[in-house]
Amino acid sequence: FEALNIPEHHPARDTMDTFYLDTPPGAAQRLLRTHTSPMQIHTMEKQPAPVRIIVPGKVYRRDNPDATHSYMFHQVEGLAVDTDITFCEFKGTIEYFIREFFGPKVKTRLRPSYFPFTEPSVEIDASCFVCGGSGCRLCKSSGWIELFGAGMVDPAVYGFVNYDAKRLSGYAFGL
Ligand code: 2NM
Repeated sequence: FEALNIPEHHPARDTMDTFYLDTPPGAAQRLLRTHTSPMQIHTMEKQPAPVRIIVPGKVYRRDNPDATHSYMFHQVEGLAVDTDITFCEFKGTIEYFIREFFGPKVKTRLRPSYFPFTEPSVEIDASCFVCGGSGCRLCKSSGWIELFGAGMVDPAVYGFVNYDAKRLSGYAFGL
């Protein structure tokens, strides 16, 4: 949480969202991860830039189970950090992936968003692969499906992992 720039009183640390394990008094607190992002942090702590990784994994959140919610689900996150990475490269790379994965007809859009660990942050939508954008039950008549949360890694994160924020830039995303 600390290295992801999520301060102590941020709601993401709340017991509403996070499973905390019972630990003996005085022992370090233990919990089940709510994102795979700790892997990105561990990677940057262990190896110098440049870094390019894809991180699939199980994540856990307190949620009432129904047809589309579960207390365990899978994320695929990614991180690229180098000396010359721009927002333009990030946008082009994600749009290239979406075209390869869903085909040439799919449209994309970026919406401004907020995450503690990226600045600027965006959510990336693709036109609905069921109705092609005209609106249906899957996309709740909007024509769009949200695929990614993403953004440029906040320089504060580099500070926590001893990366040189003046020299490096990069993007991260979560599917
Ligand atoms: C997301 C959305 C935006 C993310 C950031 C990082 C790190 F460690 F580099 F700061 N890893 N993953 C990230 C950014 C994850 O998931 C919705």
